[in-house]
Amino acid sequence: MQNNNNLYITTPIYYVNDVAHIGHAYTTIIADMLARYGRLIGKDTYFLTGTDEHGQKIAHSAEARGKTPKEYADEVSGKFKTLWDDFDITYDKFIRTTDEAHKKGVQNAFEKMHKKGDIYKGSYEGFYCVSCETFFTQKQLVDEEFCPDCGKPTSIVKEESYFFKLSAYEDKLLDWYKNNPDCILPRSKKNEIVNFVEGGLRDLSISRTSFDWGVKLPASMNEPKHVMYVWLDALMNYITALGYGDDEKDMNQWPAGFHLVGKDILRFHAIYWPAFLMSLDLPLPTHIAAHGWWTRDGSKMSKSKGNVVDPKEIADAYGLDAFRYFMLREVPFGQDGDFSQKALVDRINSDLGNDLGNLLNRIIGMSGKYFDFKIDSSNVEKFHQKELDEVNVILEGAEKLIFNMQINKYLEELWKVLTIANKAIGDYEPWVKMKEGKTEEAMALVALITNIMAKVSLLLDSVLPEKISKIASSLGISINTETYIKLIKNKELIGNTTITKIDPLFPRIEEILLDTPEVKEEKPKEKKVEIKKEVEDDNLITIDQFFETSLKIGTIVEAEEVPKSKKLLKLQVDLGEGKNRQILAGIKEFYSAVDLVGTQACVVANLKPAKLMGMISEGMLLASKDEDGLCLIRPEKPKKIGTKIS
Ligand code: ME8
Repeated sequence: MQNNNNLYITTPIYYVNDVAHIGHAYTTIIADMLARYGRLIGKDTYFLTGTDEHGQKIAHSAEARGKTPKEYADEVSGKFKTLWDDFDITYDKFIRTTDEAHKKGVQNAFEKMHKKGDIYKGSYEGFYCVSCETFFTQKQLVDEEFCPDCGKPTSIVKEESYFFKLSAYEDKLLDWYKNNPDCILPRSKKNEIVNFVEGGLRDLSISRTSFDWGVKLPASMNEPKHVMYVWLDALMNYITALGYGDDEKDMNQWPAGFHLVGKDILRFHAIYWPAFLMSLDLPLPTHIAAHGWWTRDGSKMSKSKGNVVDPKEIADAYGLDAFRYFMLREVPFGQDGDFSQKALVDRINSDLGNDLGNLLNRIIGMSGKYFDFKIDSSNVEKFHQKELDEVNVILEGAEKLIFNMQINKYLEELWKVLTIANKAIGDYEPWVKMKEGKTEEAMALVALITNIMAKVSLLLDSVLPEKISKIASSLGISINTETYIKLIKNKELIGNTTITKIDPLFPRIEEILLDTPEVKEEKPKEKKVEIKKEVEDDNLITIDQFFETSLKIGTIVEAEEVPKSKKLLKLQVDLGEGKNRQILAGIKEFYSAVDLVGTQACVVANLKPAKLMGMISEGMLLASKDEDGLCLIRPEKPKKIGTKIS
């Protein structure tokens, strides 16, 4: 039986073909934060993570290392688990897709969907990207060969296959999106999914015969050559972890409250997964929340570039809590972020050291100096009702932000509360009050800031668990549901308490030299843009959203054909930046390289660099294409290089 007080939170199950980097840590930390918060507020919380161990990609990686897939999966899965344990990630279950119970559950699900008439046998002919474990049509490929998602070459697949009738679920999916405005978060991402589904869904190939590292089809199908498509196998983990198709004792946790995923895998979660669940007659998840992408030096992290940020190294160097805080605070959920140590150090010294740590030091200092560490809250309301009201209003609104996945905003709100406390000390000058003999007023002020610190600590515990447990013991409070109800829900005060002196929690730090080389040039500060208020009509954008795209006039100074490519020209474009940009443009059929040199074009200048045919492309030219062909969009008269287009 489903229980309304449930909160079931999942991370993706990570592929075991690589070690964890900060991107994986990011998703897991968000999920851990939600789970800790859920437990604090009294939700019956279940938190799942794990590893995805089947498929061609894993089989290839294992082979390259001279190991069996299972040996290799054991090794890498173990590393993920150890990392999460080192990070004190409070998962309730770590699932592996090689677990027997999982395999049994997936087979049962397959059988059920087959019996329902949603699975049929056919043959598949198309393109497959092993790296993304995704099927594509030729039209979807870049230059008829490369994966549109990761840019790697695809391979042609032609084999007998079972299909899932995804097309039959088109209307039901569209209804679901329409009737559940927050089923995909942030809402802006939902549009992409709706457009995709409205464009028509093709049935999904869900079995493979050309390799065998996967879950076998159920014995009743009598198809020993087929293994399941890895995404069918993987998505099912969210229910097999609860015992689906086996010992269903935890199925009362279903449906998931939050499936946390990166934007790279939103389609699988927002289209395939709900369709599978509909086929299984199971309720659909409440939210599928897709976050943005972490890059390093503006480009994708990869071992070959040597720019992978190791989360353990960062946490060891700067502290786990500081790392958690940085990841959650720095980038609005759903937006991309570029990792920089400088930004991390700034956050530690400013937000954590100055605003939070220093406030505790002041509580310790003033309570010790004036009141022998004793705090009495009985006159706080008499002298500081205004500050208390302000604090309570902010804290009351904060919870909603968490469950809307506006976590950075949530933290901003808590920091507003810390500012109220820090400001009150300057405004009321307790040291003057003490000199004037107004002890009662001085005590009320110190008690006010102690109470504010206690309230904020409760709400920050899910983000900074280690440091908050120290603050809580210094303040003499317990972080638990009972205190949460008392101080946050019922807006009460802590009463009397005794402060214990502790060492500064966030001493000032400098950047630490890590193994992963740091970006040397001064980079623009990471986006600190507030999440834009959703407009009523999801298809309209605000002027601010338009200006997130930087459009500039550029002059094409060099152009050459890309060998072996039917479509690409390699251009060097001057945007007045001192260094030309290399842009790969799919315009070869319409322009000759020599004609382009010296002409101007409109360039999208803040596009994330992408790799096409092994070459970096650092921008995009605006063009328009109809049945008469393609033409570049250019300024009517020559304009100064680098001129902004608005
Ligand atoms: O996709 N920035 O596994 P995966 C932000 N097995 N997040 C990142 C990231 C980055 N640079 N890199 C990875 C799979 N992630 C499947 C999932 S679920 C049923 C199956 C995070 O190991 C992010 O959450 O490739 C992304 O969605 C996930 O890792 C992909 O992990």
